[in-house]
Amino acid sequence: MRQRYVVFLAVIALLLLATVVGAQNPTFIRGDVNADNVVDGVDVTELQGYLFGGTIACEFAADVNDDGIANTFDLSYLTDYVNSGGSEPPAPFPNCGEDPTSPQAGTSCCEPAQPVVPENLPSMTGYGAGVLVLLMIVAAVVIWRKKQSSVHA
Ligand SMILES: [Ca+2]
Ligand SMILES: [Ca+2]
Repeated sequence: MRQRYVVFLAVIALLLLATVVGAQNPTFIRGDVNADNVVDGVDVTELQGYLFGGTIACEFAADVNDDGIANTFDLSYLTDYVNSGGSEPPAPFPNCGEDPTSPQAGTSCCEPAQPVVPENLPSMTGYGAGVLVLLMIVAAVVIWRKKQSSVHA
């Protein structure tokens, strides 16, 4: 009974870890609707086309004023910023990043700048998570085998 409890806890821990590692909010630059990492007049033109039924490379970026919907107010905001020195769009801007106010699911439009890691050191994001999962599996198996041997002894 207790070994089932341990295995159950190990499975739950693995699922939680997989959720934390796997759940990432998409990254983008607000206003950069063509996803070329620059917010300029081309984005104004692309956003205008999008609002009239066209397509854009990055739909997250179209909500320029960060009110949760892409509409003509966003076009006005972006036009003012690009052409008249108006207010900058809210974060993520001007660098690539996640939406701090209303995270969503979807595909990222840009890659945030990564800290420089020396080539001979592994990145902890990939290796660290993998090693942690492996250690948890080994621990669960060791505990389970120990319980099995004590039951049969
Ligand atoms: Ca752009
Ligand atoms: Ca908006």
